[in-house]
Amino acid sequence: MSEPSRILIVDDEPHNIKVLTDYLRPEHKIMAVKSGEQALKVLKGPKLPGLILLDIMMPGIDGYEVCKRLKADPALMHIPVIFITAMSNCEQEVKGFELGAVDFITKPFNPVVVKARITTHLQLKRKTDLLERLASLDGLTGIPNRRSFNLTLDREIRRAARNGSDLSLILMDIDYFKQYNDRYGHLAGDTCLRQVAQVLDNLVKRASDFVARYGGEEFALILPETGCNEALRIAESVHAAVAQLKIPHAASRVAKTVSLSLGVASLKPDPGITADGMVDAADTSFYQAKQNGRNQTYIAAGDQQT
Ligand code: GH3
Ligand code: MG
Ligand code: MG
Repeated sequence: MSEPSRILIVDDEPHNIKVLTDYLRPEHKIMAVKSGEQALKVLKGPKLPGLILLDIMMPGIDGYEVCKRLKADPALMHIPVIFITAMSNCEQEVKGFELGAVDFITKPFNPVVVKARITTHLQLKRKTDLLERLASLDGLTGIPNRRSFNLTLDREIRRAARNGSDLSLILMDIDYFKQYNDRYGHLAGDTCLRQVAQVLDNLVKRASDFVARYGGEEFALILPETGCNEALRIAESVHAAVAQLKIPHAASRVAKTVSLSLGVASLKPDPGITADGMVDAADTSFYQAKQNGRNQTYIAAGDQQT
């Protein structure tokens, strides 16, 4: 059984709140408020509802306005809203859907039907969330994929420019991995990729640090609020942690065990920086690390602090 969902009921009529609450408990946790203002206050708090039943006509901020503000807020826009209202002409209903509601129920309502519709929308939301999660993760290693990497790097570049903070990116690539596959087989190659991903995932400790599988045997670390010295320290801990795995690689020309080459791009806040520019810089560094002999980190001279 899944956790009971938290449902926020917003209605200025206490009788409606009581009838709905009686029907929806105990399967759902109910939070009820009597105005749009109170609803917005609850939505600023830590306990967000999984679904909102929203009356339209209320004194003060009406239901349409609550919905509009909710859908404009990235932290709240994903919460499904069902309008439940005595206003029942087509135009009002259409307006509700245009504002982003998932359903529209007219009063007087039948609580059994309301409950059935809530169940449907909660199931749909769960499936959508699961799909979104799956679409953001790499199937082989379970860490975020290239798609999430792109979204995260864009977001972090904007944040760094806004806050005037440093941002570092490390691109890394397993050395002689083609030879690893040739020697130990593709399945062993897959296991190796999973182990390396796991080590990287364990290494990133701050919530804002982000690790992804960038491509075949390439991984990426996005390190917000991190200058080049700290990025180089993290790069060193990546080399150490991967060496610690002690995965034999007899076909490698640079080490006896699996190793990585790392390229660091560390940029000072600058509104002109783009995600492509940052990836290019890290890519150039990582190519240089390969040129210099592999199993090492390279950072462009311009990025280095003295
Ligand atoms: P370098 O040291 O220059 O990086 O050499 P390399 O052999 O690692 O680089 P190359 O790009 O020639 O080969 C990458 C190899 O990674 C080839 C490809 O078969 C392998 N690879 C990519 N994705 C996967 C995967 O999902 N599983 C396995 N087992 N191998 C993969
Ligand atoms: Mg490669
Ligand atoms: Mg490689």
